[in-house]
Amino acid sequence: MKHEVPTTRTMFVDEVKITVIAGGGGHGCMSFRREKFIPHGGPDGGDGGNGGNIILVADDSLNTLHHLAGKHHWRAERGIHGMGKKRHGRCGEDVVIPVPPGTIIFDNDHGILLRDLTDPNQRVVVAKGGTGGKGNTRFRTATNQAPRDFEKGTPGQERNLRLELKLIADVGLVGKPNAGKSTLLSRLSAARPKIADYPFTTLTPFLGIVELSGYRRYVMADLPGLIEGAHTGAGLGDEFLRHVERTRLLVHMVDISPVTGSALEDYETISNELEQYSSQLGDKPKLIVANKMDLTESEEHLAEFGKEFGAEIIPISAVTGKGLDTLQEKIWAKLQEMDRE
Ligand SMILES: Nc1nc2c(ncn2[C@@H]2O[C@H](COP(=O)(O)OP(=O)(O)OP(=O)(O)O)[C@@H](O)[C@H]2O)c(=O)[nH]1
Ligand SMILES: [Mg+2]
Repeated sequence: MKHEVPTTRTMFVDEVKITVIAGGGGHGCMSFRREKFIPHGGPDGGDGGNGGNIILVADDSLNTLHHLAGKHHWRAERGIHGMGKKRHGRCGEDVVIPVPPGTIIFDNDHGILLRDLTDPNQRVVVAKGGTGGKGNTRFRTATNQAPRDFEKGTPGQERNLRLELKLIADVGLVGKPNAGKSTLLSRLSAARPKIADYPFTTLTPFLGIVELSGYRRYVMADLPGLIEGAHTGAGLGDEFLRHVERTRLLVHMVDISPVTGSALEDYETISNELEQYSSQLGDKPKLIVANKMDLTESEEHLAEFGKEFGAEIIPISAVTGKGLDTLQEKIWAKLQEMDRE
């Protein structure tokens, strides 16, 4: 089956609905041996084959559900019917659908969670193929030498599924709209999110693979800007906060040159939103980044922010590239430190 290898430019699709229909079992066969000079041949009907299953497997090379968006029905092959001369029908082939790790599978008719595919190569049968029926050969007994009984195959399971992807990125970029999150991702990776000097430029999470020297790499997610009230649905925030939940490390970016208010106020607004959404989010390890250090008076703003804030702030300019190497190394060191814990 063809499935595209995602690039960092692939649009992020986080929910798809599909119908999966497993193959039915083949029918058992009713047949009697017919040979010259053997007037009363015994039963020789073979069994039907089992229907193919539909299987979802977590595939490491995928990071979106994009490839499923255009195809809603997935059918597996039915089992072949049994035949005379005791020939059994072949089983139907399974259909294997690759999904990115982090895909959560729901039965959409009953609203129940079926499985959470977290580990690469983890697989789950989402629709079981029907069982092939027995041929009449199997009904032969001492008292019934010529059975006309046989079984039909049972139908394959059919299900409406909803697949939801919580993106798995190592690092999630959070901050107010216009802080420069997309600019940073485009500097650090091959991803090309849209950048503009108006708020809410980024409407969906965007993934990029960041590569450092020595084959080191991690996945960074650029997330839509957050504003006050995001956790209750203001702006675009809350729909995407659930994606942030699965990132390991947050990079909280503040614009050090805000036209109104201060960097500290901005920082606190966003921190508060994360905490309100869930304590798990509030407690996530994070690095604080002050962006737009190329603008005038940014040094003064940084000093002020630092004085009031009292934790490490990493100054950068996503536009000029200043401080990006240091930021990269600090992100990497933090990820390593978390691995060791
Ligand atoms: N001077 C300066 N401008 C920057 C810097 N980084 C980003 N910008 C500008 O800030 C504006 C917003 O940048 P984006 O990267 O789109 O900001 P964002 O945080 O992704 O914004 P949303 O997607 O709306 O949340 C753009 O006009 C950028 O060119 C920087 O380091 N220095
Ligand atoms: Mg953006």
